[in-house]
Amino acid sequence: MKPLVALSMSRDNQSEGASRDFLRTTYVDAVIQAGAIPVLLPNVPVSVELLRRCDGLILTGGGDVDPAMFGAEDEGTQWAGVSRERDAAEHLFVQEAETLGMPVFGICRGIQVLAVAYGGTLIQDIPRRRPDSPIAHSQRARRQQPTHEVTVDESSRLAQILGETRIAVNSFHHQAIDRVPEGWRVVAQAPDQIVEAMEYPGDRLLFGVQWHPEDLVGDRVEAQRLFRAFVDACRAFQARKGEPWPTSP
Ligand SMILES: [Mn+2]
Repeated sequence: MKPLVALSMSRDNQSEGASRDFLRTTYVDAVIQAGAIPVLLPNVPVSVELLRRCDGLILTGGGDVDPAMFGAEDEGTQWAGVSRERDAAEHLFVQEAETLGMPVFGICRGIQVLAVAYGGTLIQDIPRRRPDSPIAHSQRARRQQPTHEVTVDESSRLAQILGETRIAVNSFHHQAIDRVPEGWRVVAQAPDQIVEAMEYPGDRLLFGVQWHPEDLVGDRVEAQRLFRAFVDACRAFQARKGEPWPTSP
């Protein structure tokens, strides 16, 4: 059976009874293209039970993380799409994936959720913190259009997966990682030193990117490699799960 890849979802926080959990179809298509079956996780605690039946977790893009999640005061920036239910649900997903030793891939908001869940902090608004930056991290070009470069650490697992150390990426974020959690490595940066990828060293594939590879898989081979490498890790996890418990001789 193909591996099951769990995907977190956005929540639009409408008035009572009108809220929706939703996900752009490019995530679903990218997972299918890489050879796995997508499983969508609604923003409710019981989704952890669904995650347990899956072989990997993709934390998807979306609205801002509530600064209370990383113990910061609200700096008064323009908040976009904050959902406390989503923040809480994804925190549970990361904890469960950690307990299971499951592969995790964070995308855009997803890398930020990983950073916060493992004890890091976020820049709440890049233009405010870095007014000198010449890079437009909130690009106006279409989603499939790369607009800035990232430099990837050549000794990283990410560089191995991409097969490149310089790639062009799209960019739709006004938040970014500030303090990197303990034990994690920054493995890619934009020309203005904004963190664009981080990974946790070790056998388990646990990493995140700040760009949106799901929008680039149509014609960018390095974006396809990210999803393929992740699905390979999910397949390996699935195979290990199927093994009987080791017995003593
Ligand atoms: Mn960027």
